[in-house]
Amino acid sequence: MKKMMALTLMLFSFTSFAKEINVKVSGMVCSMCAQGIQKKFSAISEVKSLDVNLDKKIVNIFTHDDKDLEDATITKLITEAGYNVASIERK
Ligand SMILES: [Cu+2]
Repeated sequence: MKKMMALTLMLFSFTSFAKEINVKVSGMVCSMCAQGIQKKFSAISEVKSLDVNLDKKIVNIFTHDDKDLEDATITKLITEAGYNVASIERK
């Protein structure tokens, strides 16, 4: 019962957040880097689309309307792709 409650609260908090997440990533230098990150995030069902700005070193993640990605998930995916997260911002 307690577990159920925690899950409900978690789902509820996911729905109340924005749909655009701006992630500052260090270590990205070329379009291959961008592609690697694209590939990682395209496998995630919550992700609708992704923009990588190499000049600004920013990855813009757009999620499906009522979805959100946890910071921990984003950090994990970026790290797995071989880069580092400098900051995560939501709009
Ligand atoms: Cu590269």
